[in-house]
Amino acid sequence: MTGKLSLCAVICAVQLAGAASALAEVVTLPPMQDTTLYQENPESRSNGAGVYTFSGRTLNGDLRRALVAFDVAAAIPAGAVINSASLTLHLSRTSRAGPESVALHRLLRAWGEGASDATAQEGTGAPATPQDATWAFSLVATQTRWTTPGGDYAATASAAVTVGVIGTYTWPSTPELVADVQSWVDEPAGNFGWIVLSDESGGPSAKRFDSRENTSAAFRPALTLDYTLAPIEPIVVSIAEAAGMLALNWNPGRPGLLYTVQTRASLTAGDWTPAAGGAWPIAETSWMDPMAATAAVRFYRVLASQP
Ligand SMILES: [Ca+2]
Repeated sequence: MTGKLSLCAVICAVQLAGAASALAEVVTLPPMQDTTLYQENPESRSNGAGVYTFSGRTLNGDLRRALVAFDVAAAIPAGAVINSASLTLHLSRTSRAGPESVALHRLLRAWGEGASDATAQEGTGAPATPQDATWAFSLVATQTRWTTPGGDYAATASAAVTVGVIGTYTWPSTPELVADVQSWVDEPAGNFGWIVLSDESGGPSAKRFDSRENTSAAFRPALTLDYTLAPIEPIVVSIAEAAGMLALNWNPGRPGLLYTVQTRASLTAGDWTPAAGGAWPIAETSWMDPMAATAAVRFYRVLASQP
């Protein structure tokens, strides 16, 4: 029997099932959290559960800054390459402020979204709850302070657009937005989202946007991502005899793949069929062929698929 097994050959042909793998995918994500920081009440006001967020300077001269974050890693497979990223917000109130540039900056510290829920137009926020962020605290519960009051964020804006009349605005993809999202795919622990800054240099510039809690689903923030799945790394298959069976082992490709072992009787001809005795596809990277001992000559390949 050993002689028969030694005649077996393994083909390291690994391919992704389905041509769609080579195409870019597009997904639109809802925020996982959003809130507003209120400058004039740095330790005590927030609006984690409100239906609006704010950015810019109010008529009273106080600043507002909105925070918004998306669970990118839950939606994008590890190893994926981000091709474009654009953020859409709905402006629902502008007060007396005219068109203003509104910029997105990558946040550098984790922050909270609590149960504070401002009433009416929500312009002054509500009493902060333990899980909220405020102008002074990234998280009220632990009294964790921002290094810089008003939020810790990258000095360079990732994107900016001019926001004027009430309506829906999209921050088009920029290399910086793509880099932000790519970093969150590659290192989810560093994903704190963006801070939304209106012009803070002069007079009133405050803008009110709809939050993820807004009753109109179409007005909630949305992050649209175009991405390409990472190519599969070459998978080397090894083969060994063990207890009269053939043990196949292969290195995994990118995370999350499933595998199917296929066989046929000829190296060059015939249809590949799933190996008998397996419950395909499997997430494991090894398999013992119980049929190997009864086969004269058999050729194997491992087919990888993206679930
Ligand atoms: Ca919120």
